[in-house]
Amino acid sequence: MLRSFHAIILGAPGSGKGTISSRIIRKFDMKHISSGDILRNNILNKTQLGIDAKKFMDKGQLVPDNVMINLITNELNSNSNLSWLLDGFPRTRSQAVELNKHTSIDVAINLIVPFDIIIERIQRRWIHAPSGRVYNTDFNAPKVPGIDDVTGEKLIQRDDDKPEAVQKRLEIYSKTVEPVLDFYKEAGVLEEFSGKTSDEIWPSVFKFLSAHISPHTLDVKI
Ligand code: G5P
Ligand code: MG
Repeated sequence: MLRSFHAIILGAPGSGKGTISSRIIRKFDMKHISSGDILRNNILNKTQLGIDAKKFMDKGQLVPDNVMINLITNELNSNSNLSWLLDGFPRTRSQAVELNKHTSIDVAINLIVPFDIIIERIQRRWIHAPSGRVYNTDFNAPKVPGIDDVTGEKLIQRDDDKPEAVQKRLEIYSKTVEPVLDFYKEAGVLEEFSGKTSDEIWPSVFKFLSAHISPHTLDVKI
């Protein structure tokens, strides 16, 4: 059967959603749609949406649901015939309900990583803002410090990676995550992956996805 495959990737801030997503799209024909990357591109391009969202993001708070729902449903509409991997959305039950009205979800991948490990690793994160490429000075360092491997452009640290904002993001995550997980558990599509490192988690994610979608085709086995 040939049809598009729709996955979402859930997990705490810094749990490795971006890292695991980049491995998934290297192996499977899926488009990575990251709500945080879209917001950061709006900030970079100084759009009104970016200016408004930055006020919430810098404090580690969630951007209001109505803004996020419009943003992501528009993005999905422009990729309606593709297989995609949605990273960072939904983050609240109402976002999950709206997404469900819009499209079907084949799997919700949930990454479970201890918070003390997250706090440690996030301080060493550097990103290439235009593409969303993620580095870490310990784990996957760029070839030249401070420089993106692909474009040669400068890497930056995220404003919301300052310790106070990280603390707030983890706090908000803990308060909002359960209803979202319950939503996908009830739908029978929740798959959880635990580990202390992305290298430990990745083989199980790959094995799971390989059983449902053939690498580099749209041959969906679900
Ligand atoms: P984002 O951009 O969605 P978060 O907070 O959900 O941000 P984040 O911080 O992007 O998630 P991640 O993608 O889960 O984290 O993690 P990552 O970047 O892959 O890995 C973190 C670091 O650890 C990197 O440096 C990576 O290299 C390193 N790393 C990975 N694995 C390992 C390992 O095994 N070992 C080591 N040592 N290092 C490793 O959202 C940002 C903001 O946008 C708004 C909110 O304000 C949010 O706070 N937003 C929304 N608001 C409302 N609703 C939504 N749906 C929203 N979406 C975004
Ligand atoms: Mg991310």
